Amino acid sequence: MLQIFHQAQKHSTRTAIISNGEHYTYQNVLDESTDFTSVLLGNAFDLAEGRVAFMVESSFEYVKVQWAIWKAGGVAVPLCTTHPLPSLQYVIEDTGAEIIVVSPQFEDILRPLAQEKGIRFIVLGEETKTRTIGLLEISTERRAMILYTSGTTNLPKGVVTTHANLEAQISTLVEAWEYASTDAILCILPLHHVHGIINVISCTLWVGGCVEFLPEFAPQKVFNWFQKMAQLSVSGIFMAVPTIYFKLIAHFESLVVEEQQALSNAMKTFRLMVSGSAALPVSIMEKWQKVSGHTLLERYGMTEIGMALSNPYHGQRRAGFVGVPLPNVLVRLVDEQNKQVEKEQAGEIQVKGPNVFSEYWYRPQATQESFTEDGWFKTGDVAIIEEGSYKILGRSSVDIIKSGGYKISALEIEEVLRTHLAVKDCSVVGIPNEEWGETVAAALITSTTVDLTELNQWMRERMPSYRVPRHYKIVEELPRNAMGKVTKNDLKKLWNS
Ligand code: MLC
Ligand code: AMP
Repeated sequence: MLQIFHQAQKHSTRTAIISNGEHYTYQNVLDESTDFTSVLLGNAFDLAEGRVAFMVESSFEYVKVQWAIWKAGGVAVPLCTTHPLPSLQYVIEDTGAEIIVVSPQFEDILRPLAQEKGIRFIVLGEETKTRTIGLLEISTERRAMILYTSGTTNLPKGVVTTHANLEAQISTLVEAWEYASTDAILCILPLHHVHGIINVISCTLWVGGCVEFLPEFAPQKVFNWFQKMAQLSVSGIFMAVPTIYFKLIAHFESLVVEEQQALSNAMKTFRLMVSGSAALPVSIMEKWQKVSGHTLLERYGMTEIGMALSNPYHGQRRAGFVGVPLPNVLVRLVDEQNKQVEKEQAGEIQVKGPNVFSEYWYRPQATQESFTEDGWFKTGDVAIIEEGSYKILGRSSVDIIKSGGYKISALEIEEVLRTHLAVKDCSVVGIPNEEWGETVAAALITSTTVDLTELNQWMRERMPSYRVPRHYKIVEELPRNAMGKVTKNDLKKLWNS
């Protein structure tokens, strides 16, 4: 049996999940996921790494389906619940999903596609348990999950992790941040990325803690939850991206002093508050310290590796730094020849360890190119070590943008823009933004007059809203170097001026 289920059995009577006002014990999650395993299996004995794409809101049902896929020997492919159809279709087709599972509210979006492609389609609530099954023995070397991440290729790539990878990603954090069965955590992050899936849900469920779901982020609801935890004297933990802390601070500042005081007192009772997925501005860290009494623990991670670097749980957390390697994670900084850099020199972060993913789905060349000959994963992030702690300086590729904690490929947006009839050429960059980290900006050379509002709507129908440019400029030509390549750093100045 996979370790996560062994762990759950140890805490069978404890509350694992609070979702839509209902409480579920670990035994409930184990039993209901086993029932759903039999639905997934039908007459089969083992899904044998068949991909199961599932579009299920952040809830008990999400965990039930995820665990059932693993129990049935399948590969979990979580779909973003807010992506437009073309993005969903891309993931379903790229993974070659054999089954699609949806909550009823998403049925209309995906049923036509499933019918057209002949993919088995299961709507939650309509399924019937077919038979009683015994649990399969699943090797930890088997593929467990595929998450899509943007990179320096124009289309997102599927990052494949095995059960052994996931167990390593979970156990390093459990050890470093001392997750405990007495912990309660609020899940507000999307569940198609590692931050929400591993750090929030899986680590907490690994130790017998309680995950409460808030299907979408709303500052007042988060603050209400903080107060509820304080009233119940629960050991609260909270994890989010910097943009969420920015939005919480903005909301906090709009409250009257008495409310602020009550909230601050509640937050002080928390055990831990963490920030990650994008650089935490020192200004947000300092403001949050005033609001909550917490020095945020900043850590660094990536879809391909889970978490790699972390400020200490005990000890001083330094603003602007991401700390040191987590247990069992090897990290080095190298120059362009993959040679370790001298002390206090900047270099690319490379990572090795059981936490590192196994492959990009069906992209052997991209997989090979992302590792050195001696097996280090090349992150593309540049850092320096100062007084023993890593500081992220940026990324080696200007084409990767981080906005609201989401990784975005400038090239992917350019490809889509170029398919618009009026766009002759274009170039996309990320420009600094206090709230979002970066926002997407597009310079366009157009052949006819373009209504930018219409163009924006056209983009929204084709890609997730966070990838749609927030700023446009129509230009006569794009700045280029002697080789004819667009000089994106010059382009960024268009919006700075
Ligand atoms: C949304 N909006 C944006 C935007 N995203 N504007 C600028 N830039 C962006 N990136 C706009 C919308 O168009 C809308 O405006 C308004 O903001 C509200 O949209 P929303 O989608 O409802 O936003 P909200 O719910 O407030 O979402 C913000 C957020 C979300 C921060 C909660 O972006 C989020 O959950 N981010 C987390 C992503 C994450 O989990 N990343 C981890 C990846 S793993 P209008 O005008 O249309 O109404 C990883 C590894 C690691 O990175 O280390 O963890
Ligand atoms: P993703 O591919 O969505 O998993 O995003 C991973 C990327 O997020 C990393 O390669 C970094 O560029 C960025 N990232 C994650 N955590 C941090 C952090 N604490 N500071 C700066 N960048 C971060």
